[in-house]
Formats: sequence, C-alpha cells, structure tokens
Amino acid sequence: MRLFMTRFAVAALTLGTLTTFAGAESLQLEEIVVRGEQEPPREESLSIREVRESPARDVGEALKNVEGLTYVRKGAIANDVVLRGLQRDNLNVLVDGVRLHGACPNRMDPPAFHFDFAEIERVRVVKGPYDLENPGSLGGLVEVITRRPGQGPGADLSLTYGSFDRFDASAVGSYGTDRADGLLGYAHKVSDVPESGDGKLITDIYPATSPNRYRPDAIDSRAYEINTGWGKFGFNPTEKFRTELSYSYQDADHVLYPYLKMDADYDRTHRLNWTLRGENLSERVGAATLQVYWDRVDHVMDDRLRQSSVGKPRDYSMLTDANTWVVGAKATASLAAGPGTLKAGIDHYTRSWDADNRRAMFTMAQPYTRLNMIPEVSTENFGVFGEYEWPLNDRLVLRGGVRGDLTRIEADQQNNATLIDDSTDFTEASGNLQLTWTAAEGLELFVGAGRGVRPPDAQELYLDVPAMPPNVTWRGNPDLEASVNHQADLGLKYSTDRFYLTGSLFYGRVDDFIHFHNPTPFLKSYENIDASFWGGEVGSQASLPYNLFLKAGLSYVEGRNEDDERPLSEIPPLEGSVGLRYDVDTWFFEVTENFAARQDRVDSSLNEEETPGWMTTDLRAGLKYGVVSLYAGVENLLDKQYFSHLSYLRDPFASGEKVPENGRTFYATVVCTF
Ligand SMILES: [Cu+2]
Repeated sequence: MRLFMTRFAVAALTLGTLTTFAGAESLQLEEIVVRGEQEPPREESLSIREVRESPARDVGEALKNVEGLTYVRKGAIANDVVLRGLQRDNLNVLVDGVRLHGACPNRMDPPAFHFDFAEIERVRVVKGPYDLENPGSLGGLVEVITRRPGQGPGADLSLTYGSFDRFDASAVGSYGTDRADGLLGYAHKVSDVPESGDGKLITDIYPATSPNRYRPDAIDSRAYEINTGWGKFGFNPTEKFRTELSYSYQDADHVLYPYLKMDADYDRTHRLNWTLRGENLSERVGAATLQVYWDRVDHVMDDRLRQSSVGKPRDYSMLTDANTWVVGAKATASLAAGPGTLKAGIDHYTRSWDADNRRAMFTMAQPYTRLNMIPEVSTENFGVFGEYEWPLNDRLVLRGGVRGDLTRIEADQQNNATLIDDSTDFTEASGNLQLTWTAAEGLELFVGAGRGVRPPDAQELYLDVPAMPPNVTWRGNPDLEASVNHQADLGLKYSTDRFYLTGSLFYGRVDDFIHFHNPTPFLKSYENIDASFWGGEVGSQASLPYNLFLKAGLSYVEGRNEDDERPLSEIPPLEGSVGLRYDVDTWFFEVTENFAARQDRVDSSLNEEETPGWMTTDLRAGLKYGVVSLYAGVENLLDKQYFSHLSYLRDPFASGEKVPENGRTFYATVVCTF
C-alpha cells in the first residue's frame, strides 16, 4: 500500500512538472492563473466552483481538497477543520473577519458549521503564524469570504439530491445599483443517516451492550436538519466609501453525532456584521476599515436518543445547555510610508461562554442538579498590530510585522476548577518576517519565520465535569500558560498560464502546547507540553493536451510530544489525491483517486489507536447549458469501508468508537444562475 502510494505521488509530480501546450481557454485555465500568479505562496484558496461540484455537506468537509487541510469526522455533518495537524483554538476560522465560536464544549458546532455554502464566495487559507490582523492565529487562518450583491438583478438557485435522502436547497436573490445593493438568501439542508462501506449505518457502531448505542427507534432517525437565512445590504455614499450590514440566522435541529455520547437537540446562531471601508482616501492613506460585529450561539445536547437515557427519571440521563456570544470591533488603515506600505490596526473582542450540565446520577440525593460545566466565563482581548511591506527591488519583497495582545479571562460562576471572579491575564507578542523572491519569471520562492500565540480557552482553564470513582472526573487546569508557536516556512511556486506547482516545508515548535492528560486514573485534565510539528505539502494543477487537466496534491505532517518523547495525538497521516479531468467548459468529466497512508504514530497514553491506510475513487461530471449547470457524481465508487484517522474521540468525552466514512454515495446538483 505504502509503496503504491509513493509511486502514485511520484507519478503525479512527474506529470505535474511536464510543461504543457494545448487545452481550451476555460474556467479551469482561469483558476490556474489565479492560483499561480495572484496568490501569495503562503496562501491557498477554495473556490465556489470546487465547493459546488463537490458533494461536501459543509465547509469543514469541502476544505479537505486544500493541501494541508483535513477534518475531524463526527457524524454526517459538522466536520471540524484541521490545518497541518493543528485544530480547535490553535487556528482561527473566521467569516468576513467575524470571530464566531461554537457553544458546545464537545465542539459539536465548530465555527465552520455555522454558515451555509450558499453564503460563500471563496475561502482563504493562511498556513502558519502569518496572520497578524486577528488574535490567536497560532497555526494559521481560515477565512470565509461571503458573497456580495452584483450590479442589476441577480438570482442563484441550487438543488442537490443524493444518497441517504440527502436534500439541499438554496436560493439567493440580489439587486444592485452604483449607490446601493442588497442580497437575501435562504438554505435548507436535511439528510438521513449515511451508510458506510460495510452497509451499516454510521450510527450503528456501538457494541450491543454499550450504553452509548442508539436506541432502536433512533438509530435511523434524521441525521440533521438545518435552515439558514441571511441578508446583506451595501451602500456607497461616495465613490470612495462603502458600508455593509449583514445578518444571518441559522437553526440546526436534531443533529446526530455518533462520535460523541450525546446528540444535539438544536443549535441557533445569530450573526450581525457592520463594516465601513474607504479606498484611495488620499495620497498617504490607501484604505481604511472599521468593523463592528456580534454573534451568538445557543446549543442544547443530550443523550435522549441513546440507551443511556432509558429508564431514567427524565427522558435523558445527561444534558448540556450551552451558549456563547462574541462582540468585536476592529479598525485598520493602510498608509504609504517610506518605500513601502504600512498596515496597522487595533481590535477588541469579548466572548462569553457558559455551559450547564445536568446528570441523572451524579448526586443520588438530587438528580439533575445543575453543574457549572463552563462557569459563565468571559474572555476579553485587546490587540494592536502593524505590518510593513517593503519591495526591496522588483524581485524581492520583504514583509514583517508585530502584534501585541492583552487577554483577560474571568469566571462569573464557580465550580471545582475556579472561584467566582477568578481571572487570569495573558500578555503576548507575536510577529513574523517573510521574504518573497521572484527568482525567474513565474518562479517565486518564499522564506518566512513567525511567532504565533494563543491563550487557553475557558474550557481548558475552568471546565468541570465531576464524577464519583470509578467514574472519571474531567477538570480544566486554571494554571495553563498561553501556547507559543515558533515556526519557519520554505515555499516554492512555479507557474505559467497553463500550469502551477506549489511546494512547502515547515517546522514549528509549540511551547506550552495545550494537551490532554490523565494525572490520576480518576482525573482527566489539560497540561502544557512542548510539541513540535514538521511537514510539507505539494500541489499542482495543469492543463494537458486534448482538454485534459490534472490536479494533484500531497500533504504530510508529523507531530511530536517533546516532553514525553512520543508521537503527538490526533495527527493526520500522509494524505493526497490525484484527479484527471476532461473539460470543454460546456461539460466535464473527472476521476479522482484519494488516498491516506496508515497512521501508526499514535499516543497510546491517551488510548489512541492506529488507523489503516485507504484509497477511494470519486467520479464527477458536469454540464452547462445557458443559465443552468448540472453536476452529478459518485463518491467512494467501490464502496470501501474506511476511516479517517481523526474520526475517533479520545478524551475528554471519549465514546471509544471510530466513525467510518461514507460508503458509495451518489449526488446530483442543479444550479441556475441569472
Ligand atoms: Cu454539544
């Protein structure tokens, strides 16, 4: 298997480096040019075309097509983004610069879960600690950029139907003039529980004696139902200024998480964003922006669909009621300064996070006593940054910047991990230096070094889930330090108008990385360790003769717990894909082979298990006729039973079972764009 994959990778690279000469002028070529010439070497993007064509159910899953990105599989939907082995708060996942956090302490609702595909224009990914505009981009930034209304009337309708009665529908209507514009959208998503390659439901993974198994009447219930509505209004008071107000509401109901011991009753999300942007303001001031936003998520989960709820005084044995909100503001300006451009800004946000837990049996005398699982914690952050871009000559660009952050985290309630009004302060500096050299036409080399930081979150500091031995208590660690990543990156990008190839190598050393551990057999908690990460990615898109296009990618990361000299847990294996596409703009056909190597670098102290390698085949075709586009495809053509390495849950809320990937899955999408 491994040899086969190495050969595959070598073949892909060899093919990729062939200089090409033929092929139709097409959207594919346009994309190659955009990726090759317009994106900085440390950035990647995912276009809406790729999202539309793919059968992905959410952004977390769609992003697996970008090298260096993978996801945590928890069920049919709500996949969490992983970048070069880093996940959770080690990354920033933002929508139009808005910081949106999930409410669930088990990350049932990661940030990428809270918006619909139909809202999106593109997704921008910065790998490594090179984003200084936002606090906490220790491992990188995933920024979703939403659609803005065009000129005149516009409409976009999309319908998808697929295996397991999956149905997605969205409608977006817009109207714009020079002065003002507006957009309204609505999306509905629903699906039954998918089956994996062995023909079993992905909810049917627990042994017949497990208390976490689904009740017989719930095992084949709906996997999720999500409704999202949004609006965006823009006004251009003068030629230089634009102001935008947008609002989005999402209601997710009955979302199943076989990965966890509970399922979500609901998730309700509000997102409000206001921006003012000025361009070419004077000779000195290039652009200036002002932004104010608010968002809120309410989430309730319980075990009423599992065997553990049967025979209890209420219809559940455990329930968590959680909510979080963020209020933020940001101001930036770009100034001409000396030979280069200075971009500077200040930002502030406050996040509140509260989770109450009720369990039938924790206190026998008073079942269902409310416990402050996350004791209404507020996180307040204030930051300042400055970045300077200096073109040394027409081939060399030096870019560097610094950022300072003050963070105060304070608990408004008490539990076994903290007292009321207990607070912790963090003062952190981050920064980077990057040099881009255009060595020859189309050939860019990049070298960068950066420092990224992030403080612990409310859960890591103050979580409390008490239990009586032999059950295990889960408790935060109020003494945690902020994690600091020092990373070096090397990148290369070679592009022509028919081909591009990118390659990158990185090494990062994270001091005080926040990690899980078991201080005693009856206590689980978090600790700071020193960890290191190294790896690299290769990506290529090429136009071949006869209207053929080749796309290939390969990603690798290795993580190491330097304190205990063992592999770091939850690190994806070597992964990649090779796709060949025939595309004449009016129709296309594509075959993609996806693969991952065996992951045997696991942390046995957290009961992490090895995952075998796998290989799957996807077919996809598309047809464009006037305003109508039709896409259809089959994923996992050979109905293989396989697992992503990041599909099992280790502590704190370990259910002990891995969630398999979907078996053979058909889908068809119709899109009408006016
Ligand atoms: Cu939850």
